[in-house]
Amino acid sequence: MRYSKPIKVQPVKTQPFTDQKPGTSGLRKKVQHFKQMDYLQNFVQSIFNCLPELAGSTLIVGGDGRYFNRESIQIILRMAAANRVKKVILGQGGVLSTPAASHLIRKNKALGGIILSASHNPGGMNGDFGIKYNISNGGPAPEEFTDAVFEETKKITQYHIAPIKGIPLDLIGSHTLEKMTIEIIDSVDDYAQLMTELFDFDKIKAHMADNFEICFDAMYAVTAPYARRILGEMLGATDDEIIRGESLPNFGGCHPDPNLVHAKQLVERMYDIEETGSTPNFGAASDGDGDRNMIMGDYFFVTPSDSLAIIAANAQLIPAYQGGLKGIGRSMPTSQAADRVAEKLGIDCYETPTGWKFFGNLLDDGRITLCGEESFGTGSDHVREKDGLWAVLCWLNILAERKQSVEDIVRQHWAEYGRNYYTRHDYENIPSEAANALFDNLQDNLSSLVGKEFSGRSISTADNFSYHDPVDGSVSDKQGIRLLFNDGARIIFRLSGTGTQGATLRLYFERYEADINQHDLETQEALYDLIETAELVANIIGYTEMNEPTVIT
Ligand code: VG1
Ligand code: CO
Repeated sequence: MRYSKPIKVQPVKTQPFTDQKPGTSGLRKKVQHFKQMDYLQNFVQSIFNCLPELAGSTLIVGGDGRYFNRESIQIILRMAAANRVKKVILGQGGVLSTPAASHLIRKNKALGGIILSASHNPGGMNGDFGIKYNISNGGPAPEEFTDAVFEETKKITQYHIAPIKGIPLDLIGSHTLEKMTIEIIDSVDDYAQLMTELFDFDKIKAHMADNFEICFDAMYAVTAPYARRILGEMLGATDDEIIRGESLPNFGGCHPDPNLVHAKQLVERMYDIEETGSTPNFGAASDGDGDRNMIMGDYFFVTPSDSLAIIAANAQLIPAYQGGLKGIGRSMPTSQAADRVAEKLGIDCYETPTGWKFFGNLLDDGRITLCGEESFGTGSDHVREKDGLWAVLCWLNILAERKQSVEDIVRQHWAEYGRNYYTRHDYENIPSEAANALFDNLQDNLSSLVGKEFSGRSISTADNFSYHDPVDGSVSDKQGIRLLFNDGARIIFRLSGTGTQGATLRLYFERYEADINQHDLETQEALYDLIETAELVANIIGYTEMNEPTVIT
């Protein structure tokens, strides 16, 4: 189908915006901010300006289906055509989960992809929107690229856009826009196929049919169609076993962040709050764009850091990883549970800054097979993004093989490796000045903290984490303040790079407990003295004027 004759396109004049610096995962702002005239266009053109091979290339485009997704995609398609992209592969309706987009980039050997998502941030007219560029390995663009895009946004004077309206985003098939081909594909097919290549679907299906109930919470977000196809049609989960299983542009007015606070329905089901007398054997949730996961058992929550360690320790039960793991990667604030597994397996464990982009080089270079973050993100070398449903399938595959409860598997893991008690406290939406003052003060005091004793443990290192990428030699400074104690305990302070309002302070607490008789403590209690220490050294209540965190995970 052809929509128009090719016309010579005049560039549109524009003025730079000063606030288009990408954060931890792309550019995220309020929808209304993105809707300002030329705001999205400037950023997209700046990406295109940083891609010398753009003309004649293939790009993957898709988003998590949130409010403003479709309008943005229309703009991006018209700009891609005017910037002489040869082909765009688009998920039907403009929808692709982040891991599915990563897979499509790799499978089609595309130059890269544009993913529209603000991930776990709320959606809707007054919610958040986001955009990021992924490179040809399927992963988020490294800092060097995002820095270059930011520089472009500061000096942009014009952008190119084809003067055509209304590409039918829902019509599967090939369309032509100017000289560009748009191939609209089913959003789920390729991803579902990849999953069948990694896991033992027959075994999982048989296990799920054998008195084993699951509850998957799609949070009204992008995983809904993926879960319905993979967990439902392919593995036999009933409609009741998938809750909030449709995609809505405003995520039903909820916060699509899979944690104990925001996945409330799931948590209530797993803890049988309504006293039905039965709980599912396995529970899971994914976020707005499908890259996060939360794993639960009946009356049991699996800490994401533990989940990474347990998947690594049981990887030989999963067909894709039977050959062994090359290494494991974890972000710096993630607990050190995975390090113990790596040690036992005799493989390397890498510590990277927060954000999936830092795993790309390690995966590409064959140094790691699995990687994860404490923020409900786990993944492997099958794509270059974290992958929510993949993590769910890892657990289902392990459960199908071990035929034990989630809790038993976790407890046995602790018995063997010891338990890393872990929690994260978030102070959301605090004034940026207060957050910066807290950090400046802490930074100034770092050297004086070394050797100081708190609750029977002393600080052996106090620094701001700096990452030296072992593959390309690049250095990323100021990735979080670390207080490392002589007994292996840690307190980490970071400022979020994904929020759109004020600042979010994240505090991460961890301590190791080898004694099996001490594995039943309540997490906050187990970490209480570290939480107190953080208050003592950083005066959190004073700076934030908040008595407690807004979210504890
Ligand atoms: C947060 C998490 C980080 C994650 C990032 C993107 O970043 O802490 O681990 O990689 O979100 O996840 P920050 O800078 O706010 O702490 V997603 O699922 O929102 O793309
Ligand atoms: Co996400």
